[in-house]
Amino acid sequence: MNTEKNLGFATRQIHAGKIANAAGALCAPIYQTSTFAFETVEQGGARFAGQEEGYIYSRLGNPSMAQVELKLAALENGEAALATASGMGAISSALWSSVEAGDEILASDTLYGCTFALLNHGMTKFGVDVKFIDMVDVENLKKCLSPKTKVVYFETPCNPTLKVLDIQALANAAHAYNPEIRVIVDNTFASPYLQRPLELGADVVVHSATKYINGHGDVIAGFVISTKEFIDKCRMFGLKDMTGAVMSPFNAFLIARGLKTLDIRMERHCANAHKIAEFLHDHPAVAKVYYPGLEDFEGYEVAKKQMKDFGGMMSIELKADRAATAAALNKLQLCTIAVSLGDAETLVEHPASMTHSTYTADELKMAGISEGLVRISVGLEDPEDVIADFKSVLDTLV
Ligand code: LCS
Repeated sequence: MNTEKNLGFATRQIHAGKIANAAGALCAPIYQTSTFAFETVEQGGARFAGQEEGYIYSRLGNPSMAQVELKLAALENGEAALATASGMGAISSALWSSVEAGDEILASDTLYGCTFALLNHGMTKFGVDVKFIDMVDVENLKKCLSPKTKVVYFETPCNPTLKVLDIQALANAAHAYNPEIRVIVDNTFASPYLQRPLELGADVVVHSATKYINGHGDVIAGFVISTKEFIDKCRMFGLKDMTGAVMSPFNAFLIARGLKTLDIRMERHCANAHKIAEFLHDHPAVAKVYYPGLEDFEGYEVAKKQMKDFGGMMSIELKADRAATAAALNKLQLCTIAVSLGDAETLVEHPASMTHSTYTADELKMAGISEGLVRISVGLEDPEDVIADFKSVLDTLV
């Protein structure tokens, strides 16, 4: 079962990608193997030559990864997907499959810190030009497109400022200029339950599956979802030869398990985040709440148009200075000070010194990431308990 479009999202997250197994196990076995036996030398040769279907070696494919690849393709409404060892493995495999020296990437000015580093410090070393631009205004993208542009790359909502970008408008603008431009969207913050960029005109979706897709804080993993043609290229070049960032069969099993509840988890993350955002918005110690679900947030209208709900991520700025903010957050009892996101536990982190420490002070400014910004990944706890935890520390600041 793959992309049967008439099945609902919940049905697909549970049933898509089922691969028959000899014992009839309900949950697919973990194919913990590095290699696969050929019946004959000729068969091995035919598989390498692409003349016969079948597994060869787990860097090129494995049934455990195949089942979650089929699931992600079905959930993002893409033709095919590639499982990778991390979100960075997905992003780097997709980018190395898209550009060569002399090409140009137009990237959003606000990205996860290591994506920013890969683009700014990595790709540029190999002769790829990268320009970071504000894509809130589509005209800005239009002005920057050039014959050298091969990729338009962005996250929405962005990590960590939750800036919302109009996927359809940006994809249309890029493709109107040149249909060959590959529009790559990092859909990590939304998950395919809340937002499906391919349906809005993007060419490629990448994910850190470490986050909502797995959902339980116990895996590092990623996915690329696109056409079969591009996924084949990512698999047989980007992943096989360039990054080697192969997902492990055990992590594929955990992801298949986590995915069964993606919709239910996302609904609770969103409901909890909404309550917490409203509480923070009204608290006198808070200067600003960055949450797409608040009507006074600048990305609200676009988020409402392209997302099913507003997600579980938010950031805040307190009126206190950085030291007083840190001292207050250190007193949180229930919420955990940690990077990563999309877990059952509410996680609180400081982007300028943690997830976005790859940015210089000027680059942080360009991305609108202030020194005092605090990011919150709202978990699945009772929201009243999370609010009480924040209240107890924020009240000390007023
Ligand atoms: N894309 C986004 C939007 C991310 O937030 C992350 C990781 C990645 C890609 C990379 O995925 P990974 O290789 O870690 O699976 N974001 C993190 C964060 O905000 N805190 O810790 C990691």
